[in-house]
Amino acid sequence: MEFKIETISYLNENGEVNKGYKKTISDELLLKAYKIMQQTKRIDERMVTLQRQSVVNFAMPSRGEEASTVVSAAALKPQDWHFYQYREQGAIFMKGFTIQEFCDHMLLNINDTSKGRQMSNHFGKKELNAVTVSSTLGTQIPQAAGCAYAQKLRNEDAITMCYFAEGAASEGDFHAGLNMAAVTKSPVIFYCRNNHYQISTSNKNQFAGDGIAPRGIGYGIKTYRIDAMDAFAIYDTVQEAREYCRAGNGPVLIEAMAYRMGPHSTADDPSAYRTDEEVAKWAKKCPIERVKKYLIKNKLWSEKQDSELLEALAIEIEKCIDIAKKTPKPGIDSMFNEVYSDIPWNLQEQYEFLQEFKKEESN
Ligand SMILES: Cc1ncc(C[n+]2csc(CCOP(=O)(O)OP(=O)(O)O)c2C)c(N)n1
Ligand SMILES: [Mg+2]
Repeated sequence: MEFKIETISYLNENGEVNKGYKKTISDELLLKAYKIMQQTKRIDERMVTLQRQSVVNFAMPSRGEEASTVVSAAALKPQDWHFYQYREQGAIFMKGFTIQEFCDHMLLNINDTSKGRQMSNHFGKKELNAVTVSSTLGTQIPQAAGCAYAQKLRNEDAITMCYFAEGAASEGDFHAGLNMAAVTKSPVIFYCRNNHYQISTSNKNQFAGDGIAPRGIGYGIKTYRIDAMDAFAIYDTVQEAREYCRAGNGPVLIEAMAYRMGPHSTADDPSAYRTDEEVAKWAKKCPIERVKKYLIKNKLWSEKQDSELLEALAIEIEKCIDIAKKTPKPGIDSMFNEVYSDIPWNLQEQYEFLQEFKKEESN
């Protein structure tokens, strides 16, 4: 039996919308999201360079997925919870994480919200309901289902947004999380960023069916597939999904189709497994360019304003990087405290060993 789910799309590569389409995102919010997409792109570029200079230990750029992350977050409310995979810096920026906070995190200094205990690119902030990234793929999916179930039991005016990507959907946690949320009718959006690659593996070697969306239907979950290089398709769908969840109808699965334009991480060279022609084909679909063209065509923005924005962003980001570089790194103590009320003997031993080692080094 052939089974295929269609892709929702409203805004084309020339910045024009389908006939009869009326956008629902306000001009003001669209402009804000556009600026944050440009900010995300610039920061990603800078973090890759800083990794090459040994200032940052690791970075995971999100080129190609800026609309997918930023605009999906723009359709949510501040009280909503976010769970991330790792490539969602755009979403946490939209939620209110500042450029300085991001730089402090990437450089793992004492102002890092995770106190330097995570790898770089594993951001999060308690006060924003933005849960810290875990490296282990898929762990956030059942956690998000549990968070949404708690929101339902407490009748909170909040939902849970669970970001993950198509590779993580091969983990058992994906199935456990979706099934639990479906059965408990919990208010969670499972937002699957399908960017066509799982490091060097491509979709054709990851799954045999029609992507991830049909799995939602299998679990009895309302499901959409969207063009995630189209800001309007993302915004309208996530907003509709939020209302559906909040009204007590249960979870939603959104498969957001985009493309990972850059490397998986700073430890990857994509030219080893894909062609320049393939990348060039996707580059024409750039999600940021589409919004820019729409804004200019509709006289909401100009080339002059655009150059001014890019210049201002570059200055602001360099300023934040500079501050982050000058901020000290956390001390050795921070590796051992705030986890156990009574430190176990084996950790105590390691702590003492490290202190001795440090003394010897400074002699
Ligand atoms: C359980 C587990 N297995 C393997 C890895 C190594 N790993 C990290 S990212 C990744 C690929 C994930 O691909 P996808 O979910 O599509 O996310 P994307 O990087 O494309 O955003 C793998 C295999 C891991 N972190 N955790
Ligand atoms: Mg992927």
